[in-house]
Amino acid sequence: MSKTPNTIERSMVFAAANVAERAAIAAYDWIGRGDKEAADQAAVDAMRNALNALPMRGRIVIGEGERDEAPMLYIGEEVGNGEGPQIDIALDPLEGTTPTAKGMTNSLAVLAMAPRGGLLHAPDTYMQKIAVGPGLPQGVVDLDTSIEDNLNALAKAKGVAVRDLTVCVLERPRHEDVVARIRDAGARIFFITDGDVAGVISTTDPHTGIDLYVGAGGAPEGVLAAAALRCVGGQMQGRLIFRNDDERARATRTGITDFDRKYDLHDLAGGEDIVFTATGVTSGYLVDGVKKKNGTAQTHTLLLSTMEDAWRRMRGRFTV
Ligand code: VTB
Repeated sequence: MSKTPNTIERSMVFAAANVAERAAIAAYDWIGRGDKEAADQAAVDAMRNALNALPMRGRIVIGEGERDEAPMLYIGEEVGNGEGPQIDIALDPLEGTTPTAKGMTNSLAVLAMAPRGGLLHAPDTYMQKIAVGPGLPQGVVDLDTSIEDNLNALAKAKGVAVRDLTVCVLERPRHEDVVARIRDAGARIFFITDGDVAGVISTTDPHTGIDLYVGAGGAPEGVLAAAALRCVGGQMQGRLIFRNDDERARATRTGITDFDRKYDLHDLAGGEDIVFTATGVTSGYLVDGVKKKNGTAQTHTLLLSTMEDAWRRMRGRFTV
């Protein structure tokens, strides 16, 4: 029996970037046109075509939804040309359909890859998340600690006052309580309207000025963000949130038995090798968006992998 490869070839790192670039270019045509379904569909089609050209036996573990609700890039769909390593893929062809349709910032085409079994099969539910960047004591913040204590511990570890900390939070009514408590504690809040993959990653990039990410967002997005943090360092914890029996059934179908489990970074993205790539559709604080002019499309991509100790930002120019 052949040994299952548990590594990803270097060439696959750049191939992954190309997949996200193609999706972003396709979504560009729908920026600001008020049709988020069409924008998503364009990105899905382009991402699927690019994936199917790759030399791998790929399997979608985080995708557009379950088979009966997503005709393409559904969870469990096999992608790739059917030859080569067995790779699990988490993707969001358009993370931020609303900002794309509204011509707002921070929408991305996102993809992560790991050898088979290296990414959590997260159900399409919410996940409570907390994340900080690299270089901090392990366990400095914790999902089960109060926000006040987390802010104090983080400030101490960074050698600053709580009022010097900035927390990124998805702007939603469900976060009113935590927002009030962060404000009472004296820290700043950097609200995002969508896109918590970028929100979590922003804690790892000193240029953003963001120290902490907290709040509930999509569980699939949690796995994608964890894949990025595995590459650049940082800490993250997540816990699934279930609002009804349908969501619990979704979790059961993905193989989850412990509904209260607190996942750490390696539980979310445990693969020995991980690749994470995000191409900007509209410009944001992580990457610039697509620019299309005179038959060329320019892209800006963040490309990370556990095999390299670097943030790679790439500009692409494509004839379209
Ligand atoms: C987040 C964010 C996404 O959904 O996960 C959020 O990353 C959570 O869902 O960009 P709600 O919008 O229901 O709060 C998005 O905003 C859209 O998928």
